[in-house]
Amino acid sequence: MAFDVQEFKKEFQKKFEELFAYGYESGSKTEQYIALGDLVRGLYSDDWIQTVTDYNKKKEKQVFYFSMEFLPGRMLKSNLLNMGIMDCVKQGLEELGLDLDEVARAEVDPALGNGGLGRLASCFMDSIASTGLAGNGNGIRYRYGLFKQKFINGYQIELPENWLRNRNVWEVRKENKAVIVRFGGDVSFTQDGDGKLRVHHENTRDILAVPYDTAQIGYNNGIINNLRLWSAEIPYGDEAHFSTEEQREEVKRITEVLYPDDSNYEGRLLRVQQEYFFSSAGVQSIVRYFKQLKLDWSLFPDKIAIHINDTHPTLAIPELMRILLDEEELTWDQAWEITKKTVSYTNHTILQEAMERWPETMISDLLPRIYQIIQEINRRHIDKKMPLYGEELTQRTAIIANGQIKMANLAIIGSHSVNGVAKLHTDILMADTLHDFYVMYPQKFNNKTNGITQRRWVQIANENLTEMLDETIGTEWKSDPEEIKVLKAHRDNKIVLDKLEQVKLANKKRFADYVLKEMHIEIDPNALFDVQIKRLHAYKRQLLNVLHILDRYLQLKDDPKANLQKRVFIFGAKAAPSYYYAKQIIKLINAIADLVNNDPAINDKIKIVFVENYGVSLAELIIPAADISEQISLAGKEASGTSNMKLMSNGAVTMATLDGANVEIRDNVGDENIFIFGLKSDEVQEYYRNGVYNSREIYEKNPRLKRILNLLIDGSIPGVETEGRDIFDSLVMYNDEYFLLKDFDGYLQAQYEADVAFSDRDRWNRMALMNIASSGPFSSDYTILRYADEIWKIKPQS
Ligand code: GLS
Repeated sequence: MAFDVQEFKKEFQKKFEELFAYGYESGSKTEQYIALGDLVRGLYSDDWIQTVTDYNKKKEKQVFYFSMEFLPGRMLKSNLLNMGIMDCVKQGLEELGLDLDEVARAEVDPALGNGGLGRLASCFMDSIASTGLAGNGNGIRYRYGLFKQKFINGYQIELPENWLRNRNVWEVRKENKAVIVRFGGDVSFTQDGDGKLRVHHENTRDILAVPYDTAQIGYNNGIINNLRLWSAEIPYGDEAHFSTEEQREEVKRITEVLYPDDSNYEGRLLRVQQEYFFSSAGVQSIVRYFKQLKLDWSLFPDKIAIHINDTHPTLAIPELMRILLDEEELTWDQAWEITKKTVSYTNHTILQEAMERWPETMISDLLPRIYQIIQEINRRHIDKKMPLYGEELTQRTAIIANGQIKMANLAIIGSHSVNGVAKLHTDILMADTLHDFYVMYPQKFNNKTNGITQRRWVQIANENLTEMLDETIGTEWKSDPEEIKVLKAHRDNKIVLDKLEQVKLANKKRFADYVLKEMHIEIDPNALFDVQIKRLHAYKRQLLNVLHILDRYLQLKDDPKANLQKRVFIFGAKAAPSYYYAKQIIKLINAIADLVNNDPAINDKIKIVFVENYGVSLAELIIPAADISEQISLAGKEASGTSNMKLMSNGAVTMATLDGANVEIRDNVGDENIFIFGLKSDEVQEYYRNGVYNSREIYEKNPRLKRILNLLIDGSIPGVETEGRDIFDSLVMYNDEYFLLKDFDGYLQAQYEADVAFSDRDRWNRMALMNIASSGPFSSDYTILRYADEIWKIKPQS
């Protein structure tokens, strides 16, 4: 996009004065940000209109990515980068006496997702636009999103996050595209003169779904796709039906907050309302678009792909069936064929507690017509498969069983593609979790290993590294991330290695400044920064990290001169408010941080930093500063992980179990550039099968571990009497569900090796370089091109 610094300055000043009626110099950072955002939005509006016009004209096939969560992060710099006007704007602001970074920080980071699943959706939106694919996002505009986390006396407290308080400059409310979503009511059938059955759905509670559209700007390609988020409102002219405060509140509540579960499922009426609300609104707007094309219905799957991100949008399947059957009057077979060919599904977890199941009565009351359609899908499925696979297997794949509706079963049966998110994960799905379905539909199963966009996670988050890479290997890696492999040629180049060390040090200083300012903790940028940032969950084993910290603590207590690498342990994690054990772990980490950070005997050899309210923007600050990336989940439990890829791209060395995408990271980077430890997935499976694990025995026999665990219950850590006891019991008395004690020795050994490696600066810098140079294949651009080619059957625009 051509733009001139002087022109920009004039436009910015004009925009500011137009909006606020005084000069920008006296404006707040938020006001300056709003003026800049408004101006930028105006700059891309022509391209946005043009992209939509082109898609419509060419009748190109489009994908609609349905996701309950998106975590876009702050959008200002990402938009400037992709539009190619970052430098111009930066310079222009500078000449006006403003700093782009400061202005950008005034943007509130929208927390419309829990963790990896939501952030993946946003990396994908960026990659879909940047690879030139016609794609749209479909989700919910939560008024508050995920809660804001605060620590009070070390405990997690949840507060509402009012992210829309200063308005959202990027969204455009499209009132003319609103649709009605219907809940409840009575369903009846009549027969027409020609014998046709007609469905009547009456006395429904109607909610208006209003879309808010946000541009998804492609990287230097002029393509601008759309992310559509729906908001629930009272239908115009229907106010009489919502005369009480309670009735009005009920409508607002549908799009008020995001359920704070990650890899976990909560069966609540409101959640299923949210799921139907955005699935129905999305499908309705797609059908409206398709009808404009004036094509035969059989061509629907040639023009539309609907992708469901986990089972949350699964009701899109019966909703599409409902519209095709009841409104467009297709036959069941026609409608079913179209639906299956249109929909594809990604599974993101094998954890049983995350599998969505809704009580039958809940669905039949809330969505009576959808319920009938699900029953019919189920009946036909059973009838068809029974003769082929027999009673037992077929019944295990039923959608409805024991008064429950199983959403994963519906998603698999109603779609043409089921994919896992890393090789190991997909293998486990096929061999175990979804094995029955794999037997029935082997051709539906495929793997799509997750990816991340280096545009946000390197170019924006790590400007120092970007500059160094440009100088060393040129700029091709920015448009073709695989090209970063060229850096490998410099693995023994001392000048390059030293430069890399300087980049890391600068990023560590930046984070240290933040920690000092916001948390009043002083950390040494020369220490090893050991980072674990992800949702708090027992299977992710933040506790194993804690046991390692306590081991170091004891070593230093025994011998203050012990030869240990100085480390800063950095945590970022939210726990679901109802996940008691996870919250206890947060309190424990904070208590240990208090103890260790303030113990003069430790002599600053260990510092613990647990940042509050971890999210995309904090990740952008922490990841470039990381030396070690902790990816230590119990093998087989973490479907993929994506922070592992972001950290690797920024030169952190991975400390990992062979879980999720860690396996593929190891394959790419080589054994000498990663620290691997612990049980493998099949060994874990074997323990589950033969049931011989005995954590108490390990505790009794391992004096080093015993001494650490006893710290939890002997009063050594002030303020955690209850938490220490509960956690101790979970590990020692209740047989340590996630095998921490089993993996403990291997973990300590790997950490010891990391200390040794870190003390040899050239060796460590070479490892960091090799990680950066091997990270190209984990670009979400490649992941998305594989989805497009193998699942959606759409091609990049020429
Ligand atoms: C998750 C998995 O737990 C992660 O391993 C995965 O990287 C992510 C994206 O595929 O999906 N599933 C989930 O429910 N939340 C996640 O972050």
